[in-house]
Amino acid sequence: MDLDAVTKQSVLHAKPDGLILQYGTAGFRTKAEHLDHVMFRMGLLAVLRSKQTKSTIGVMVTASHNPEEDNGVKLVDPLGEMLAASWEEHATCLANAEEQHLPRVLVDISEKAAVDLHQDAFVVIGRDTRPSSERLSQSVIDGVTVLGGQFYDYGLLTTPQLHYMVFCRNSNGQYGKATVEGYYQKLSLAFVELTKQAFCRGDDHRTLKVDCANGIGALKLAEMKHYFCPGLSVQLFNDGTKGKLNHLCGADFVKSHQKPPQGIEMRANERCCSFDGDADRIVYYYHDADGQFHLIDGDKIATLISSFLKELLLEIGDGLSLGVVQTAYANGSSTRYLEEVMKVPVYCTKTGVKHLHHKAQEFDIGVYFEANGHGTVLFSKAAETKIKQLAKESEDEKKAAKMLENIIDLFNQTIGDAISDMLVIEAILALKGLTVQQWDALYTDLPNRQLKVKVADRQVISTTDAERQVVKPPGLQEAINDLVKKYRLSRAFVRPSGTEDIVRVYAEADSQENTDSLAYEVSLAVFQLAGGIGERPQRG
Ligand code: G16
Repeated sequence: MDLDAVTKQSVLHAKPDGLILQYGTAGFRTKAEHLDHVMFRMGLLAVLRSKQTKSTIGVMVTASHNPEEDNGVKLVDPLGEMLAASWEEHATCLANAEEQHLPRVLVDISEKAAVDLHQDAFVVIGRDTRPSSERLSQSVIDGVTVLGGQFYDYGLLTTPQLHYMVFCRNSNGQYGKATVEGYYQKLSLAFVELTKQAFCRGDDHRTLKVDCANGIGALKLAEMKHYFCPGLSVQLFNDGTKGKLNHLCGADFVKSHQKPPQGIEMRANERCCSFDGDADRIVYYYHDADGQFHLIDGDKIATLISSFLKELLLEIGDGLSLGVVQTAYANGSSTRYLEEVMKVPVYCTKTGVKHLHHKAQEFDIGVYFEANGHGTVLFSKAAETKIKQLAKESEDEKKAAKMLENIIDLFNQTIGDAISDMLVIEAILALKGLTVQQWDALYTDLPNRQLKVKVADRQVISTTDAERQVVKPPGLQEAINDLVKKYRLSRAFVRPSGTEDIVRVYAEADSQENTDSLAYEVSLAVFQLAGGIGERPQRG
């Protein structure tokens, strides 16, 4: 390691004095102007991780659902999954080291993680469409090259596309071809194969309106859409030609405000969906004939997918296990429906796909979705082998096994992927002949509300029990318990966000009015007991 060269280069990417950042729910995120040093250092870290794992590592420059002025960075591990927890700690140490300590911290990490410094390193880089992303990804490249790493810059990519590229490269192409074209071909081939029957039945032209959050999803979907046309025709809105990224549009806006995005023309009962800023989340929605808005979030997506998979598994009848993983944000009705009606085991983890992903790996088939629309389905190696073998064998099971085989290819098994999830959902709706209203009617969501509270230091709140209970500050959980008791079918929890400088509050109850009151009262308790700053929370 040429530490002198690192020191010299690092001066050009100097850390602002006193700035401390944490590797959060999905990497580092803050105002773009504070991230240059973090990007350079994540380039360094990616080289060390690549040497240690003897694999290609990914670096994605994005702040996903955050406002356009923010940016962020996350590292992608060899199998395309999120960076291992132990390396998140290294990332935080490296990002926060003062200039003069940088060489020592690099040596410490190399020693602790037993990095073979003679090993070659290869890093792939992707970025979203934020104005700051190109410059920041150049800082990542500076970090990679000063430690002698090789790199390939994919330029503009959705986050899930970068995860896909990493896994393709480390599986020597077995997972797919590590090109954008390879990604389009893999997904669209599976989609066309899977939906052949449905579209042959005469249900032959299906249109879907897609709000692309003025982000990267628009560019990639525009490139891809001719691959699955005429089976599915997508109409793009908020494609970045005029609006601001994630502003009044996108999956996060639609889910948290429970209203349609601006900039989309919706007619009654038309199926619409929204991606977020880096196209790893998706939610669906429609207006009914009375103009009422209906949101179909990640929970209902998980339910649709699980029930379809369960039917196919029953047909092939080979006892493969299916489990669903959610977080505390999952609507109580969805959990009840999955457990009591569908008889599927459901597990709850902390927020962040990295947590859900690991839990889902415990099943033959693990379905994981956050309520915000971030999720996918994982198939174990054994399940995949069995399904592929059945697809070749007896006629009866062949149809279901063949479908499962295509579904395996259609899901991005490295991470939640809005494009891949959209194609899976469209395929299931077409094959089952379901309208969006029929899908929505699977169960009725309990009214729910999410609010944000500003506090001086969100780390004063710590939680346990998959973030459903507050441990600190003292008195806050007791206050929440007392408030929850006032309402029927109620539940509330609070947790510090790992992507924004706020505390998130979630509440549900028997009516929207009660839910809104509960959410407001809990917000006030957070404001009072956890050091709220700025404007006090206001009632509805
Ligand atoms: C990221 C994570 C998600 C998480 C979301 C919000 O999403 O990947 O798993 O649900 O942040 O996290 P928090 O509540 O901690 O702010 P994205 O789409 O922004 O990458």
